[in-house]
Amino acid sequence: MLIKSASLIKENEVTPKKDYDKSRSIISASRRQFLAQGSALVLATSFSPNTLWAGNKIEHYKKSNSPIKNELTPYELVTSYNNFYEFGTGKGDPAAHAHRLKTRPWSVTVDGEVGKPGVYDLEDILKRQQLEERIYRLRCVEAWSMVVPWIGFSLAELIKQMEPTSKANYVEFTTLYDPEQMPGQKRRTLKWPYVEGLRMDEAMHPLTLMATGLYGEEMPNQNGAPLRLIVPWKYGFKSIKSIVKIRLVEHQPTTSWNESARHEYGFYANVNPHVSHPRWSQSRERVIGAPLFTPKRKTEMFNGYGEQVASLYKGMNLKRFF
Ligand SMILES: Nc1nc2c(c(=O)[nH]1)N[C@H]1C(S)=C(S)[C@@H](COP(=O)(O)O)O[C@H]1N2
Ligand SMILES: [Mo]
Repeated sequence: MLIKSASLIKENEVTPKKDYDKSRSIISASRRQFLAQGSALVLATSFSPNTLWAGNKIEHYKKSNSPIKNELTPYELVTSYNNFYEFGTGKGDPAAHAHRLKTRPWSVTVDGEVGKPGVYDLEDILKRQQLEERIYRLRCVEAWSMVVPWIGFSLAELIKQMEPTSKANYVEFTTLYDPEQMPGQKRRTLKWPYVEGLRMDEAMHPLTLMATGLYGEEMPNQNGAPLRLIVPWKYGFKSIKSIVKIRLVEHQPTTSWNESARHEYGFYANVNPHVSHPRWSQSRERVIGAPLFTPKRKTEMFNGYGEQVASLYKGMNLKRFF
């Protein structure tokens, strides 16, 4: 599957003309669609036009209509400062070790409360999806953030194709379990495989993305190839990587971080500057890649996406359901 956008393809990369045109049309058609949805996706964020650390790749994205385009984190940092405990707990471990992961062929099991259960080849899933590029801020619970141009498709579309039953209230996601490819799984840092979950309305929200790439390229392994979740108003740990199973379920599923430290990581994990982590404040975040001495950024409610998602939590006590 070619997902490179035209202007990022270097001259020395030989791409058959047919595939090249196909990839171009995927990106441009999806970008048009994304622009058409404009108002629904206008992101409520303030930003500093600080492009001091912008590299070459960032130039391309200045054309995007996202209000956070000027805050893009350089590709080199997005792909070298990672959390992916299956490859170790150090930020550099995923980039050093994730090349061991074989991401093709890749199958995704769909089951639970669905009309169309089965084991699907990822290529077959992708053929039916409209790929889009979306610039989202990823806010980690460790109080840092980065801004990434992701490529992916709406989880809502995939769920509709699965034909949810009336009992499908939640979605459960599971990462690959294979300690030979993922040596971090030989240690009990978490209970493996990594699992995550969303309430159905969160999963169906148009901002929720199944990502297959970033910066116009296929997803680097360290970022969760070949398929990972992105929920921009939630802490980064919700964005489970290297997904092999999607299950629709009636009851709220278990999630890895909640299971490992219940009082520290809730099921909802909505970015909330007013609810501290028991060991540190969530009111500010370190911007990865910002020049030395740049002050920390004020964390925004729902990571700046409140206009789009606050209604999902109307009437809920967000201190209790953190
Ligand atoms: N399977 C799996 N998914 C995971 C993690 C992990 O350890 N294993 N870490 C999470 C955390 S804590 C964060 S902040 C993001 C980091 O994504 P990035 O490395 O692409 O920035 O991935 C999330 N997804
Ligand atoms: Mo995180």
